[in-house]
Amino acid sequence: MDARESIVNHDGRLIDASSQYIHFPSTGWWNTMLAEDMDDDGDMDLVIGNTGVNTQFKSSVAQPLTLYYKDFDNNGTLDPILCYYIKDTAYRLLPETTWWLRYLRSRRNF
Ligand SMILES: [Ca+2]
Ligand SMILES: [Ca+2]
Repeated sequence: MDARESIVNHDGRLIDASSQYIHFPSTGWWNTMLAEDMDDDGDMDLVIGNTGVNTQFKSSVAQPLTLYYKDFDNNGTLDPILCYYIKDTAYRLLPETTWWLRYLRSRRNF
């Protein structure tokens, strides 16, 4: 996931302020941001966090983390499937097996 865009509300209009705020390699699994004037100089300071490297998920261009999503069981909500690599094999991580089991059961009935 990239944090290549920083959109700012400027007098009610959303503008792309990416070049103003992002001056670093921005690839990562960005998941949190705090905007606050921490040094009391009148401008907003951003603290941005990502998942980092202390996780079971490793990715690269050749072996990316991939998220597939669809309403597989037709219950009106999206069912995400995250796929990741261990060595050269892709595996899927099922966030909850319940919907997957419901889906398999529904397929078996056809
Ligand atoms: Ca500041
Ligand atoms: Ca669903």
